[in-house]
Amino acid sequence: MELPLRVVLREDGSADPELDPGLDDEALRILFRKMALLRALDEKGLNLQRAGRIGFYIGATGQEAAEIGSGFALEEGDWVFPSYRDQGVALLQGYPLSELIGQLFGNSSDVTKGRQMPNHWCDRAARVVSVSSPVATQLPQAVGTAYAAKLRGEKIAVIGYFGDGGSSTGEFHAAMNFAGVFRTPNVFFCSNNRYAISLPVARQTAAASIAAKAAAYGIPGVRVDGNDVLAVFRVTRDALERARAGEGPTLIEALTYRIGSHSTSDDATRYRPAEEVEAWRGKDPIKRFAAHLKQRGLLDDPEEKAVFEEAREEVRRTVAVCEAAPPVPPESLVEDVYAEMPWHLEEQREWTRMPEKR
Ligand SMILES: Cc1ncc(C[n+]2csc(CCOP(=O)(O)OP(=O)(O)O)c2C)c(N)n1
Repeated sequence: MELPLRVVLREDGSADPELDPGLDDEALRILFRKMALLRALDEKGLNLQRAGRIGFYIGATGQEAAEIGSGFALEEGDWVFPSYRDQGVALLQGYPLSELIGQLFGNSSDVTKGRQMPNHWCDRAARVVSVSSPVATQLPQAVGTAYAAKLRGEKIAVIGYFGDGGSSTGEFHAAMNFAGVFRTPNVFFCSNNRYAISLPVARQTAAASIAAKAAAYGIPGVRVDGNDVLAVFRVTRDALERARAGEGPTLIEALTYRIGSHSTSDDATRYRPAEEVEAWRGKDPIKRFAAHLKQRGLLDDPEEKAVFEEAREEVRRTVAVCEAAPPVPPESLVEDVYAEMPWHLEEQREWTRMPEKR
């Protein structure tokens, strides 16, 4: 069973009028600026790691349309259960760039005080739940949150992000099954970037698509061109609206490609042919959207360049501030565990203040 692929942006840069979500000019400009910011963050993140200034980074280059298109569809009150590659969604939820970058340094500019590995962000105010490293564990958590919202009569939606690899886990099954039976207000957003580290998607599943799996749970499955920011926005907005209206969950599969390595600890040249990567570079979601904006008279070449320069400058400025922050004090190790500190942690806190004990 093959589901149709939803596409808005055509090869020539025009938009299919039937599916065009009808965003106004300002919204289109915001989408473009956020995609450029995400690309600039990736360039810097990679360079910082290579220069030994941060320990680790996971990029989303090539996946900007899936990230920004879906994140832009979220509304006040919605919750996000992200994977480690969803910094773009976090930014759109209002997660400040300074917190994202501070978290990479893990010093006192990091609101999570260096206690998570880099790229494992969270921010209660932005309703972005802490990234869990074990693949797809965020999905049952997203379902639990959505079920709670349903029981309380809150008209919100909860979106859970994961990759093609995540669709092979028990957590995916448990989440989809529970969500289907209890009609929870969830959107399951799978960024199918064709690889789970080195494992290609053809070795991941024998199903016709990941979206096709939705049928087994009695929920709608949608396949969307993940390099088409307007199509991603459209299908995510529709799915979130269904969820908020009490009509139940949706599984979205966004077909995209991971241009970079899995993370800075990986070398994708060892398992991917260069021609494949080059072919996908030619399908760059940012260039595709830029062509559309140019056709609509909302962007020209100098402005495009300026948007990227501004994005790089914003990232550079924020890195300078975050990197200059002092380390987290050693006594922080034992803080925030109990409302009242027990004696043994009190004792350990004292030790952190004695250089000879360190
Ligand atoms: C339960 C579990 N098994 C293995 C890993 C190691 N691991 C980290 S990321 C990853 C690949 C996940 O691929 P996918 O879900 O497609 O997401 P992508 O990284 O492509 O965005 C694996 C196997 C893990 N973190 N958790």
